[in-house]
Amino acid sequence: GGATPPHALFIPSAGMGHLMPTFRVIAGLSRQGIDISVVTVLPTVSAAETNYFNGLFADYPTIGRVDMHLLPLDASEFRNEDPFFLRWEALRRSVVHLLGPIITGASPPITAIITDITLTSCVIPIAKELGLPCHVLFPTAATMLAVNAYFPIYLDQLNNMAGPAAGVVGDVDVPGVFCVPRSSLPPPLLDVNKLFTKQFIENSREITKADGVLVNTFDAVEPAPLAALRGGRIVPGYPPVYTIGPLKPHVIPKAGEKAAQKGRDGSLVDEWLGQQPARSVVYVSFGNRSAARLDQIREIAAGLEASGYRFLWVLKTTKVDREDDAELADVLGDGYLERVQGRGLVTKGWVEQEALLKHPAMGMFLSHGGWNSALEAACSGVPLLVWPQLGDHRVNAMGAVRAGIGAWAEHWGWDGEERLVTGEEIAEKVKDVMADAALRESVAVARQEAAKAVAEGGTSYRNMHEFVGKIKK
Ligand code: BUP
Repeated sequence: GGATPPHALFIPSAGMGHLMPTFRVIAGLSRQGIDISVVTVLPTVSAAETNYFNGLFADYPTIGRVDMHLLPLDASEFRNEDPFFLRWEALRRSVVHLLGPIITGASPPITAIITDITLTSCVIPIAKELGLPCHVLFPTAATMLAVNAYFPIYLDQLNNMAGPAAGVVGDVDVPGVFCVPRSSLPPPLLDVNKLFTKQFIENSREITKADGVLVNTFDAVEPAPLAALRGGRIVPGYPPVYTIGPLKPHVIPKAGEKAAQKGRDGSLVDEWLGQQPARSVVYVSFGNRSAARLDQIREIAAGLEASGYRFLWVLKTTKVDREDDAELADVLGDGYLERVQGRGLVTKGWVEQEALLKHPAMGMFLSHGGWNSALEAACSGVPLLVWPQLGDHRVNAMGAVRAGIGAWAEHWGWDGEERLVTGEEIAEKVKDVMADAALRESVAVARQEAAKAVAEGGTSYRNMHEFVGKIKK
């Protein structure tokens, strides 16, 4: 140790799938006594994000909040972009101008930087210029990190090709991992002129200069991509990959505030779940930024009803939660809620998913395949049925199947882009997964491995220790 005490600056991104693991790492380091400041942009895209930012600072009062006022982004420059991608772009452009002064103006001085993956190519040059170590937090699967690492190399090869295939993205065979068919790549990657694709490629190129990459996963669940990344088989000299998952929840429950903290239906959900038999409930949620179309929602409703199982469904009708003012009864159609009453509970708004998944009544999770969700299910011994919606979900689904933590509804389309998935299909698959004893057994093994990874001496425990050691230097 030198004379300067450690002070880590976190630069989070947008979307709960990015914020959850970021906040969990922040809380973990704060509990270890490390001084932390967090670059904060309010208002956020969604209400859930604002609530979680405020909750973090309330629960951990020693964490410093550094407000960053976003520079205006002319949205008309971009057509039909996802609101979260637009925020990423706004953050990227703002960081380029505002991060330097934030760092140099900080007291006590910043000694380490941890950035979300989406801002990597903007943050690393600034950190390098100021002589500060910079780690990247990768908020999804190591399998996806392998795809992320390999994609620029793949593109370079593609651009050097002659003939009609030149420049056209096809199947991507990631060395040491698997071949990701074109149809399973994050859809925006297929068009290299997309905003997201440009961000993605710049970040994957720049990440090679990071001092390390933090990933919310554990070695036993994704051994192949981790071995390939660490062995330099994908990118020679790739930075160290610190698997530090499954990350522990960061929210500190407060007595008396239970219901408010859990959203408007929180206590109702708890009470209902408490009355259901062990492993009997199908939990249905497609994450914080996927919304199904009305006709697809009706098929999901029919499928859950026809499955005959009990279910808890967290329903969203818009990408951004603030805009979701639809009434459940209207969305689900006449008489539906009455017909499934007692057996099925449909709720709108935020739930405390990780706590719900730990409930003994949980039988399976029909999920979009966000990696945080996948790990939370695995750690609770709950099998997944992955119905990918967007982004990295298909790659995650491939990873989940390989890890033995879930099944993948491979022929169910991206939301809105393909045919509707019918109620009958949904009912059949739900029944298959609920009856799959082998899957339940392999999820139980993954759950034990997850517990071992974070226990003293486990892989994630040791990696976290090593990372903290670097930060403290
Ligand atoms: Br919705 C919801 N409660 O009601 P993923 C989500 N979460 O606690 P993402 C809740 O948010 P994409 C809710 O437990 C997980 O930690 C959930 O992250 C929590 O996917 C996190 O699962 C969501 O990685 O979608 O970000 O929702 O992958 O499309 O970004």
